[in-house]
This record gives sequence, C-alpha cells and structure tokens, in this order.
Amino acid sequence: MNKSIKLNQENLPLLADKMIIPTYDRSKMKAGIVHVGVGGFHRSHEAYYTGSLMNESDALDWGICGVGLRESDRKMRDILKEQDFLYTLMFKHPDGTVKARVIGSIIDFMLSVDDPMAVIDRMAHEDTKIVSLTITEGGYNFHPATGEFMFDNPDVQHDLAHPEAPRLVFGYLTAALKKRRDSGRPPFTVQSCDNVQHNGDMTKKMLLAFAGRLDPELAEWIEANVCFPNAMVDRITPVTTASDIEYLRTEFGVRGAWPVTCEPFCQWVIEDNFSSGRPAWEKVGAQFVPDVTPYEKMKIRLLNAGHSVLGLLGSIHGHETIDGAVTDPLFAKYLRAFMDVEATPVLDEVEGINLDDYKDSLIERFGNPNIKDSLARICLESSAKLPKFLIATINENLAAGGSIDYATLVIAAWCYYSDKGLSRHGVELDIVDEMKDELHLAAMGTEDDVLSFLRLEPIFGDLINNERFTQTYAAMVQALYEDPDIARLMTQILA
Ligand code: CS2
Repeated sequence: MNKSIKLNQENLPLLADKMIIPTYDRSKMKAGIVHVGVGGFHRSHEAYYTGSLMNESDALDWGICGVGLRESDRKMRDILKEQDFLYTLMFKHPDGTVKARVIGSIIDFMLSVDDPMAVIDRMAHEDTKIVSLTITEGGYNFHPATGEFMFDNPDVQHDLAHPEAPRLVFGYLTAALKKRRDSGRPPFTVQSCDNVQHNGDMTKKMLLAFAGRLDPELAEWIEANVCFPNAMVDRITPVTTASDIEYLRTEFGVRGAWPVTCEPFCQWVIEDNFSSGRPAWEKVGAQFVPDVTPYEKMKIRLLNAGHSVLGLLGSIHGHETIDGAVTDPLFAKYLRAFMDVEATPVLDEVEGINLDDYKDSLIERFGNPNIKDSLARICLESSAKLPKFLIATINENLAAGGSIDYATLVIAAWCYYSDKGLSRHGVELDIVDEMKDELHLAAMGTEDDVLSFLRLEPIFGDLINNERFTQTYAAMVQALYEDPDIARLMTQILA
C-alpha cells in the first residue's frame, strides 16, 4: 500500500471499504458522559460499546468528553484532538486475523491541569448524565488492608485546601455535584470501570469520605441522591506499540497516531442503577443484572489474579509476555492448579456460568499469540492489585483451611522481584509501582529477617500473624533466595 490516509473526520468516507466507521452524524452529538482516564482500556471498552451503539441506534446524546487529570495525559489529548477525537481499534484474533474499526464516540477531551474549573463545569453541565472512571485500582485511594480512605495522601490534603482546583477525581466529583445540587440540577451517575470489587460501592465510600470532610451536608445529599452502579469490566488491552501504529498504516492504509489493540472478547456486566438515564448498552452486548458481585469476584480472582501469577513468576523465569508464559506447559499447569485448588473453592456460584468453561476460556484468551500482552504491564502497580486479586484469596483459604501454596509462591516471588529487580538470568526488570521504594526497602531486609517483606502492613494487613502462612512463605522465600530457579519451586508445589 503506497499511500496512507490520515485519520480524521473529513477522511472517514475514504476508510469505509477498509473497516467499520461511524455512520452517525457526529456533529449532532452531545456529551452525555464525562469520562476520567482515557487510556487504552477505556477506548477498547466503554468508548467501543458506546460507539457501537451509536452505529446501531439513536444514541447521539451519549457522546463522551474525556478528562485527563495528569500532565502526562496531554499527549493523548493532543493526538486525539488532531484526529477529531477519532481512533482505530484493532481486534487481534488468535488465528492471526486483524479486524479494525474507527470509534467515534469521543467528541472532546479536557485537561484538568489547564483549567480545573472548566472540568468542574463540564461535569456540572445539564447534558452530563454520567461521569465514568477508569482511574486504576490505585486511583481510589483506599488503604489496601483496611479499605478506608487515606486522608494522609498529600494530594488529598491539597484538594481539601483547594476545592476549586483539585488534583484527584474525588475533588472534581465533589465540586461538580455541589454545583448541581446548588443549582437544583439532578445529579449525574458515577460509574466506575475499574477492576475493583464492588467498584461502585467503593467509589461511593471514598467519595463520601472526602466530601464529608469538606461539606457534611453535601455528603448527605450525595448519599441520598447519587447512583454508583457496580460493574465487572473485561477486555484484555495491551499497551500500544510502535509496530501497532505501523501495522495500521501498512495493512489498512491508515495513519493514526495512537490506535488501540485488543482481544476480540469483551464483557461488561452492570447493575442497572443510574440516576439520570443511561445508554442502551444492552443492545450491543452489555449485560444488566441485579447483582454483579459473583461476576466481579470471579473475574478478579481468576483472570486478574491469573495474570499476576503468570506476571510475577514469569518475570523471574524470564518470560516476557502472557502468551509466552501460558504456552509454557509448566506455567499453564501451575496457573490451572492455582485456579482450581485455591481460587475456585472460595468463589460463589455464578448463575449461567460454568466455572470450568470460564477457566478454559481464560487460558485460551491468555494464549492468543497476537496480543503480546507484556508481563511488564501486568506487574505494573502490583501493590494496588495484589491485595484484592490474590491476598484476598489467601486470607479466605486460611480461614477455611484451604490450600495456600500456589498463591504464597507468588508473594515470595514478588518479594524477590521487589528486592533484586532481576530475572533468574540476571536480566533487569522494569518495575513501575507507586510503592516501589517501600516494596524495595521491605524486601531488602529478607536476608536478615525472612518475614521482612510481610511487615508492609498496608499491603499484607495482619497476615504476618498467621503461622501457617508465615511458615509456608518463609520456606519458599528462603528457597528462592538460595536459587531463583522459580520453575523448580513450581514443580515442587505441583508434585
Ligand atoms: C490485568 C488487567 O492489569 C492487570 O493486571 O490483569 O489489565 C486485565 O488485562 C483486564 O482487567 C482484562 O479485562
């Protein structure tokens, strides 16, 4: 293909024979949704569902205005703006087929660092019916062990002192809801799209804690009037690479500066609890259920935890991607055993889902050779992920007298990883974690005090007081420090 077409509104008709494009009149769209955190996942999930709905029915009032709360979001804003907020989503099938479509549901993007009041006004605007969030597990600012809002976070202190120019999402939600209440406007729904169990309840709890400190009456109004639907979100979305951009240009003839790639699978299970209406996402595959609890627990404890098992053990072994790890027979066997022996016994029944089939499908999805999901992405911010994904399973098995070996090895591996930052071959691992320094410090003490890592109370709570756990952990961590051949330890546990 010698001539590529730049992705923008004007050129859209030229792309119609290459991929699905928005067929609706984008000039008539309103921003019914303000979304905080426009990363790859939002673009492969909520924005995808919303764009699909617009192609199928009249939903033009549900356009999305993106919001970035960090300076680092500027690049995404600039690129999307340059493309009239259009981008390409490429679906990578396991057989090598790649399908693409242009998503047109995003119509604007604001950076709070440029103009915080403009973001508050946008959320308070009468067109806005939903404020949705993809702010990652760490963005909720809850103490991993106690689940309470962390007021000692310096950004929270800043936001309490400067409610008109906040840094964190809770400051924006509070200021915007205050405006709505004061002007007699109905509230928007606050919809979390993160991998946090009971993500709606968690968002509500955190927001009420923050707003309550600032204005207790407002907090009461929020509690009585604002809806926070819980939801389970799922679509594996690796980090976009330079070769994805190149692929889009050479295979589809499209010049897009920041496409998103994802797996074909997609799931969104939502509690139908919205204060000011919602898009008919069920028309394009979302499921509305009365109680999302069993779905989200199943997903977090099997998929996300499964990812972390492969991520940490695989990094030490020297694997680089999820498909690379899961097609290694030892890792596949270990993952399945972790799921069957430790994760499943503490799960509830999920209506309409056969857990064996679900686990089979996860292993198939992980094995998709075209996704190339890096272990570095999976291990990103482990301190915000593992307490809910994995440590919760250990705690429940300790209480029930169940097996803990498979998950405990992952904690021992996490200690080694945080301490040495190296694979067993001595290859340096790129660790990105808000708590990187604390993790490193705690792990570093292991050679003198074998339980040193577990003294990180915000992560492990009182696990250190459980003798069965500490004995299992100590033996594993000692063996790993003597010889980081993780495969040997995995084989022993499987035996
Ligand atoms: C991953 C998730 O970040 C992680 O640890 O497990 O991003 C995962 O890919 C998504 O939740 C899939 O829906």
